[in-house]
Amino acid sequence: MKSIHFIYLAFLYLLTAPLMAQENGWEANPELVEQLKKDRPDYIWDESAVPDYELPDPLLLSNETRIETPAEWFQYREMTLEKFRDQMYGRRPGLPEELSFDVIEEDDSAMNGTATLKRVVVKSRHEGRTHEFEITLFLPNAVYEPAPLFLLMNNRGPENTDPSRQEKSGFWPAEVVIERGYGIAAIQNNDLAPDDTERYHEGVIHLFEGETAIGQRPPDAWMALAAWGWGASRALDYFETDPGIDAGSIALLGHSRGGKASLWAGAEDERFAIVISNESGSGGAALSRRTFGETVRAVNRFTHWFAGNFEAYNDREEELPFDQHMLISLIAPRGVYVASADEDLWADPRGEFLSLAHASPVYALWEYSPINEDDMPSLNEPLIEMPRGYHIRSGGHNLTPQDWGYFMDFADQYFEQVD
Ligand code: GTR
Repeated sequence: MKSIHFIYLAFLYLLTAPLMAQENGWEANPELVEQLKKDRPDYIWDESAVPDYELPDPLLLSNETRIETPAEWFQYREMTLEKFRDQMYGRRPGLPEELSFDVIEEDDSAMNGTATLKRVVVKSRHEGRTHEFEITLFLPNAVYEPAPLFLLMNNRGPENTDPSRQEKSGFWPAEVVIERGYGIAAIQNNDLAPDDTERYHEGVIHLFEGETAIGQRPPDAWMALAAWGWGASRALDYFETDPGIDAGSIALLGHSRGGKASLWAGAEDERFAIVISNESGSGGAALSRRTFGETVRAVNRFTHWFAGNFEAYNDREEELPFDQHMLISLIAPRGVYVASADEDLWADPRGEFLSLAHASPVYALWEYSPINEDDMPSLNEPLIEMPRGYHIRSGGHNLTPQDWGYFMDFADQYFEQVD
């Protein structure tokens, strides 16, 4: 009788355990974990295999004193920024000698008359060299005030952001965004720096460095991720000139490599009101020290993304003078949203969430409540703790209309409460 009782209880436990685990926040699908351990045994897929680590304190100054006020944060913020420039993302330049904008197409009857399409060419001239790239942009006709706007740093093909709307992609669901009263824009990362190990310098890096861009560059030189972000800042320069756009309410968004770039762009340029990282993983939102999924060595196989100095941290993550929670901190007190996907363990969803959580002491300077380590929400249940948000969506590595829906829910609240 006793054993029947036991079997019954064990059965009940097996049935409800996955649900209970979800109630206490997301847990990776154990079958997926086992599969990945088999397929790629050289990487960490299991929470229990994550090494012990200690994160640098984002508020601690080198002289052992701690930052205690927003004023002190802004006074010393540059020191953290400098460390990231020096060791990870490189130093990007400011404005070129000449910058101008050319609206090459304007159509106020786009999307069945609900939107105005603009195609803008951003022209730079520097030391006799020139560079051009295009912004595709739709503004909602139903919004009479300058519109808040989402800017995607597009790391996929330009067909995903088709201005003619003959092709429609869930990666950039422009119609839905317009319907919700937001403008939506895109730049093509490849126009700024080709996403290619050999050719990455052919865009804006060549504009600034000329032929020297081809040879050996300094180990803190800006590379592709920083170049993409430089382009996002120039797009923002244009938004500031367009009366139809509320340039103080721009949400910058990138997916994966684009998400690494959007976080860095948001750190470098404090004019972005909201910064969104979608499944940015290693070198983006994920904590490097966890070495879960993609490691620093693994992400450095893209030799054109990060500054040369970053290679010194291959297999030596614990020696980094920062971790990615400090990148999130550099966005404070502005809006920041981190998104993960359930099947995208390579990007370390928990590590992405933890960066946001460990930025809490910095957000606390403005009296924002903490996001705690064990607050990771369940699948498809966004956590919003203004001015921060997080979700983990079911499914794989992608940017989908579901993600966009959550980002817009967050922006609705952010612009209502914080502005
Ligand atoms: C992966 C890479 C990631 C991520 C992604 C992407 O293969 O390992 O770091 O950036 O590609 O951009 O799609």
